[in-house]
Amino acid sequence: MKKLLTLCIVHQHPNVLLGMKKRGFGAGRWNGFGGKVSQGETIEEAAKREMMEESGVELQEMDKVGIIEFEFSGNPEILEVHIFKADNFLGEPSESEEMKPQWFHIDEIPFSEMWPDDIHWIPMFLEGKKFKGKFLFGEGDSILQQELLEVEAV
Ligand code: 8OG
Repeated sequence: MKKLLTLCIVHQHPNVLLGMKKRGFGAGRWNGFGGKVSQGETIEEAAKREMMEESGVELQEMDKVGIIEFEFSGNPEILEVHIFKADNFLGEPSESEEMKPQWFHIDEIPFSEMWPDDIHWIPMFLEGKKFKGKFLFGEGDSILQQELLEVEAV
């Protein structure tokens, strides 16, 4: 059973736009913006919709830079997260019910308050690489297995 999700990080060098997730899955962590792809929409449409719902900004151009599958031990569901990078948007980031946006300098990304896999792939993201990966989580925040490869195209 696979679920498709999106995740978008705006990178305006030397800063990235993250949001503090206020509720639901991943609450209390900083992350990019995104969520589940709905029936009848493309992954790109979902990425733009979620960005608007959660941060109030409109994405125009973006690049798909990665796909990572997440599994949680004992749970048959696979989360397939499509990761996008944007360098521009329309509007001003504003707090929503789900996310509180904040810019971070790339040297001050708060990895200790993020999903534990992020420290592995965000450096590739920042270097402009494309990647595919898989992470299996165990109890707590432990990573039981991981695979992460740079690819030519996603
Ligand atoms: O709709 P919902 O807010 O539950 O979507 C979850 C969001 O979290 C979605 O943008 C995908 C993203 N996400 C995961 N797992 C991980 C992860 O391990 N790291 C990061 N950075 N984001 C993740 O679902």
